[in-house]
Amino acid sequence: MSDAQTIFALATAPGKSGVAVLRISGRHATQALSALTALPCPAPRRADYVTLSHNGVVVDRGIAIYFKAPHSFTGEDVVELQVHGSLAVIGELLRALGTMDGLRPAEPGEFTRRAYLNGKMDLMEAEGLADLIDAETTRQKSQAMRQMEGKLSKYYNGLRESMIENLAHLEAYIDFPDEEIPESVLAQLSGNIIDLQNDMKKSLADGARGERLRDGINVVILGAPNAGKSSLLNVISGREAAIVSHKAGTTRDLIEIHMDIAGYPVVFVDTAGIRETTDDIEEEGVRRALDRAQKADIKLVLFDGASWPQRDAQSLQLLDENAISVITKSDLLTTKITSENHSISTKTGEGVGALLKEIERRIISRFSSESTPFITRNRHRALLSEAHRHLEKSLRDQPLELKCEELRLAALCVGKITGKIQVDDVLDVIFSSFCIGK
Ligand SMILES: Nc1nc2c(ncn2[C@@H]2O[C@H](COP(=O)(O)OP(=O)(O)O)[C@@H](O)[C@H]2O)c(=O)[nH]1
Ligand SMILES: [Mg+2]
Repeated sequence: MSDAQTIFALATAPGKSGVAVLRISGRHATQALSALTALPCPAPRRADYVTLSHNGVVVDRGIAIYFKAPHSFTGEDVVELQVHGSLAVIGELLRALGTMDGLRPAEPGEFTRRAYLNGKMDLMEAEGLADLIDAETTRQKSQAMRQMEGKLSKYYNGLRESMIENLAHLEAYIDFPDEEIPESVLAQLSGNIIDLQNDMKKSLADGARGERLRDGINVVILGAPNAGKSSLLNVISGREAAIVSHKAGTTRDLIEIHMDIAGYPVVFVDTAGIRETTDDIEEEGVRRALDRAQKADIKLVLFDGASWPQRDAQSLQLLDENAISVITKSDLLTTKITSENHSISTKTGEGVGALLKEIERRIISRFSSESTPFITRNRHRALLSEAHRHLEKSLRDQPLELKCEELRLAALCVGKITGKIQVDDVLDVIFSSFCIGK
């Protein structure tokens, strides 16, 4: 990377703040600092109080720290400037850096991308870092940290090494075509591969806990128009996120709010009331509601308490083991409800706390586990399943070369997960999801 241009960016969040940190990475980083201070670059890893000037005008006074390559975040020479978090100061500094030879503003995630390319971290660890920055709840955070610290990479590296070991054993026989492979060797190899497969199967059958923890657990509120769905969403969120109206068909699109329940990120989704309609837009809303219902981790199926004990047939069809049946408007109830149903009133607040407790109980029983998942993104799941399929094929009765090829492909898939194998096509996707300055 030594020929690459030197990049710079604001590393802290844009806007007014007490202190802002600017980062410069690349071989011109020390020169850039010297140009701003008119002094030689300070010794590495020392905080120096400096005056930063441009064109003879003082821009700010602050702290400069130099991290000498390769002992830096990116593995390149890095300079960090801690300055006053003033829009004017930051603007002037960025402009000054932009005028210097060999320097340009960083793209989103470019610092981390360089860290990856310079072997400072693998791809999973980089993804873990992105997840840590995005983490909003404690459980999201600990999953991200675990990934960032290489605990998941270790698992995948272990899998890949076993595949390569078995491959090497088999390949040894290709080189000596005159020798028959002893049955015992083949049986041993098949046994190893089956063990590997079982291990991978266990990881794949994790109930998508890692992905849910990263992206949020979906709780979808469903029911007929006017059942009280939007009112419930608003009570849960504590604000008027959705429009509440006695006019049926008011909610037409999906409305999401994000909550932290027992450290889990939960997305509550309000939907359009389910009914037959001739209105195009409402019909699309109903289609989206049903589509989202299928992807829900938990469905709250609401029945209008004003018409209890009658319940509408379309909503009844949505009841399954992922659903909680909720009778709304309990303040209007005239007949007692049966115990298998929750009853709530968004007017009086009755039953809402108990409903949230039930949601929490279900989330904990489904998503908490002794074992922490190894898959946190769809990317990992797809590659791990593909590797599993190649192992399956490698077990077939077929020429040795073909067996070896399947094992090689399996190892390649796993290598792509951690980025051991260069995966140029996915780098843009992964790093562009970072913010600028990371
Ligand atoms: N009495 C009573 N009325 C409610 C309650 N919850 C909602 N409503 C009313 O029922 C109507 C429909 O509510 P809304 O939340 O828009 O239902 P949605 O169509 O399912 O989203 C509105 O007029 C609300 O004020 C409740 O707990 N008690
Ligand atoms: Mg509504």
